[in-house]
Amino acid sequence: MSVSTIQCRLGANREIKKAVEAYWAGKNSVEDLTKAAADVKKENWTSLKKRGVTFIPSGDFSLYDHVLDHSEMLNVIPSRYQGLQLSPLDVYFAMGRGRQSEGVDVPASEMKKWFDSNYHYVVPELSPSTVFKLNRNKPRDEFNEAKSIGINTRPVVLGPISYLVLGKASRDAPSNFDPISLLPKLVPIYAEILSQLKQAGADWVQIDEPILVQDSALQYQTQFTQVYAELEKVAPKIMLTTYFGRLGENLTFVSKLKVAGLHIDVDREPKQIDAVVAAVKPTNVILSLGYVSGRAVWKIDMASTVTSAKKAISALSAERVIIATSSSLIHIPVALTSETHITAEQKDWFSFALEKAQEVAVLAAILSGSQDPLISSALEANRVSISKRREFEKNSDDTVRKRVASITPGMLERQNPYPVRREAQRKNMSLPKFPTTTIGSFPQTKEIRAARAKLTKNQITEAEYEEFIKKEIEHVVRFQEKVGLDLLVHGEPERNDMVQYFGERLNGFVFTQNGWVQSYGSRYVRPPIIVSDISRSGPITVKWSSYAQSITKKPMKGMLTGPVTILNWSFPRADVSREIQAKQLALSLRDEVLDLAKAGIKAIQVDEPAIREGLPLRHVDWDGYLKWAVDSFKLATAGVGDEIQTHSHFCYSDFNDIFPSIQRLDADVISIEASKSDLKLLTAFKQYGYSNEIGPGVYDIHSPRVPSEEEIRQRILTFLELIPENLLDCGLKTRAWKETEASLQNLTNAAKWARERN
Ligand code: THG
Ligand code: ZN
Repeated sequence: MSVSTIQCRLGANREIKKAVEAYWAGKNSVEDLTKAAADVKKENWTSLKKRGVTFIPSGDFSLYDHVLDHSEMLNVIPSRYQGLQLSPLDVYFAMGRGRQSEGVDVPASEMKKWFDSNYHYVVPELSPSTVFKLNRNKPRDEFNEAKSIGINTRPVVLGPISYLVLGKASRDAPSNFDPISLLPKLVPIYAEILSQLKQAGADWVQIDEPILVQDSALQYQTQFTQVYAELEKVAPKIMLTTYFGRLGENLTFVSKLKVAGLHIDVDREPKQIDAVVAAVKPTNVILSLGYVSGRAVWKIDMASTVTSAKKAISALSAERVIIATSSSLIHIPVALTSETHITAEQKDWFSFALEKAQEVAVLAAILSGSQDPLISSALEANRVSISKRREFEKNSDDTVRKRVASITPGMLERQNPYPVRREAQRKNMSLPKFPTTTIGSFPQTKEIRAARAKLTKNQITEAEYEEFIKKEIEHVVRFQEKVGLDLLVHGEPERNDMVQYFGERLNGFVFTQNGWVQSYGSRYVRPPIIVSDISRSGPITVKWSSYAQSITKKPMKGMLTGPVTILNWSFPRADVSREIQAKQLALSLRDEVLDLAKAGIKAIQVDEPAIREGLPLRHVDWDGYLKWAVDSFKLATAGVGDEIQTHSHFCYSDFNDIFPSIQRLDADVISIEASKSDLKLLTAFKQYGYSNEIGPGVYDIHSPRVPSEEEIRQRILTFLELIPENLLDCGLKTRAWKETEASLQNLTNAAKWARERN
């Protein structure tokens, strides 16, 4: 019996974040950075080995993003990053985050959500003139790096078909260009990578083809068959790896591919196991069963897993079964041992990446019939933990359950349709033409983080902290008045994160001290964990919003995170459906929205940036999800009178396919990030005849780059052809004040220009 974890690349204390940010700040040399990376890799490899993992991954390490690593490796470097006199490492970072320095001014590449996770990857830009070439064999180099410290690893590469499908046509590509057409040019480079791996002594290689869990993969079945037949000739044994979903009808062709092994996600789709076992039975394929979740933080139920795995083993034989994690472990925190504040009772329910690796090893030992007393006591300890958790899960908050059960259709609707509300809102709040606003958060400065840290450590009092936050709010308000924004925000200095903040203030959540998960590049989040029924003990944001309104004559927008986004960016409980959890959240937020309105706040933004990424990976599952997701948003927002203007915001969304649902949200204003993604999006709004208001984002906040006034003017002109007037941008939390000031000044100047021109 062998065991594997499929990817585990982060340091337990965000070492890579720190090293990379220090490098960007000029405080770390390339050597320092390389050393920090080597230390983390070594630590991961040795700790997996120590825990008894047989197939230890290599090549999955990344300084920024693994898809970007592939683009660099395959020479998919858009021309705007070439000829800048930068080192290869700086070109790599410029592609990830843009660069504005010493005469260099390039925007970042587009990022997209990695399947249905909260991780963002850097989108490869492809065109007929793309010239693939092997810039460096990263998996081979890391395989050798591990080998040099005595660790034999199984290198990981993202498969060529998923790589192309995850990419997009670059701007200079003809309109009928499909990235998949580049496959014949790409496969020889993959053959080179894989044969070099074989020469270096790798027995196995893990090739990820996550698109195999999506409907679209069916159209590429010929390509899959040809490509893997070709690669198999030169590569080490291939473990074709899928995750986050089910193979479904793709299983028919996947089970016939020329590969030595197949990995499936049993955690997410336990039902697929019988069909997969039956399909591979007549072949020699080794089946890697991803039981141990790479997406959830709950301990695995070992007894039931053993029962299930034994069935597979009796059908295939022990030699043909591998016990594994379901997916990469980058989506969960690294180590439970670093948690000091979670109670012992709660800690006993969870398992983070390193503990998951241990679970995999223990499961495999049990299945191999190990007589080691340590193994049997681990199994027994697991049985006790699981039964205690089941006992805890029997608790319920009856008030909350009853409230969810008695939701009526009327609670989901505003009093009147939008045209009536618009008039009520115009009377309630006067805004000019081309009103400008921001999406909410202002830069989280070092001082803000320091004040929060001091409060946590009791080095300042609650009252001192509040004084500090009030000063920050005042600063943000005065700043917005000065640059001439119209609908103001308070800047959210009191919030660490838009989801964690609410999680920490609602009943039913547990939160970690150090449970960081990479979101993009060097940015991390600490998702809260839902453990029981959710309720609100009292107002959460009202104090700050009403303070902010009290110090300005301009209207102040209340800022909340929507129920679907809180759910999607938290770790959900497993004993109750996601729908119920979303509705419990929605009811808590509904009370908050009503409290804000009562306190005199006239516009309330309820953000749902995660609604799109939460879409199930299979089309047949979409309607069910969209129904409860949209209902939850409406439940949260529809309680207020016509005169209150509700806003919502979406990031990087490609909504064409969920347009009717966006419309059904019935938010008075929705703002979208349109500055980077194509204008395709806005075209869709026009085409579908969106009736409420839209605010197109004109400034990309994920890059430190400042857009010029001229650039913004040009965007306004394009937008105007498509939609009515409204301008804004995305959250500014990660930006520095200097960039923010310059960008927003350019924004309001451009709006002024548009008003005068009109
Ligand atoms: N919160 C959560 N998930 C998200 C976002 C968010 N996913 C999508 C998008 N927004 C990702 N964006 C960010 C932006 C900023 C940060 C993380 C994700 C960030 N993190 C700090 C860091 O890494 O330094 C840590 C935060 C802190 O100090 O508390 O700035 O907004 N849940
Ligand atoms: Zn956004």
